[in-house]
Amino acid sequence: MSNKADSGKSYHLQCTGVAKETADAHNAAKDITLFGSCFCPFVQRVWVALEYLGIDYKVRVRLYDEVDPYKKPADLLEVSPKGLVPALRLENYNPPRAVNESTVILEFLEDIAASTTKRSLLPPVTEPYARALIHLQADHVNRTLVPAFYRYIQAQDEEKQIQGAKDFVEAIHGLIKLFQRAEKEGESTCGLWREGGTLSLADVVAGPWLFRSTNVLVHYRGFAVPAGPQFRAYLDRLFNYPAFKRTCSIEDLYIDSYERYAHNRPNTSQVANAINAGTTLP
Ligand SMILES: N[C@@H](CCC(=O)N[C@@H](CS)C(=O)NCC(=O)O)C(=O)O
Repeated sequence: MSNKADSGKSYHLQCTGVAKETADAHNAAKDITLFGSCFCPFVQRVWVALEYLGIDYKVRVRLYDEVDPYKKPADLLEVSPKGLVPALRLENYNPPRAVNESTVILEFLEDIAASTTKRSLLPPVTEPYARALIHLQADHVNRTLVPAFYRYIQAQDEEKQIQGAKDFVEAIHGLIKLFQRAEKEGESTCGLWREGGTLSLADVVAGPWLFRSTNVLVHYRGFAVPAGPQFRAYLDRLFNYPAFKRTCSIEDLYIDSYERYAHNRPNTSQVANAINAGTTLP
């Protein structure tokens, strides 16, 4: 258990490291603009998918164009009714149209890729069962693993932190079980759990929180990342997968940006408020 004093750090406003290089290479106007914040895991999902699917885009995560979802600028509210990132603005319509909500954006991008780049985060439609197995994994991540991450990082007293760690580890084990089931039942090479596999929708929806568990949770909660060799090899493949790696900033950006969650500062975010209120995430 590791509890650091609150040093009052705020979230970063510009990506760093490899993510910055990727952002600089996607600075020119395109049909799709990703409204983003550098620390946001929901944004990272969409960014990874854009990279993997090979769809042209412009991303706004640099100091001069980053979207601060806590300040809710007017152009963000136009594309995302709750003022949450990520959102896509579709510039080839007049007036521009928009899509928000990370999981919906991922489906939208899959559909675009199906008729353009022909890349996919899912097995082919001719393999409905293999696709369902990936959807089951992603569903588990959305309903169990993501809320467990926030409950753990926001827990302040020791008892709650111990419970938070247990629940988060259990959520990881639940995901591993679903990966093993797909490995046993399916022929599909979609998914990084299998050595030699390709990036799947489940890898994309889970990756940003798994990544933050290895830096943010380790730093603030002394989290012991499950040590099984298969899981470690999976994390290694995921974090080093080019489309994922290209969206990662240097780790201190995440550690600084999550200090407000680790101390459960009042009004940290809509997600944090929902966790505190025990309601569903926005
Ligand atoms: N359900 C949304 C959640 C997005 C979300 O909560 N984004 C955070 C940043 S990580 C945000 O925009 N927060 C602004 C706020 O809390 O007002 C999605 O999947 O896109």
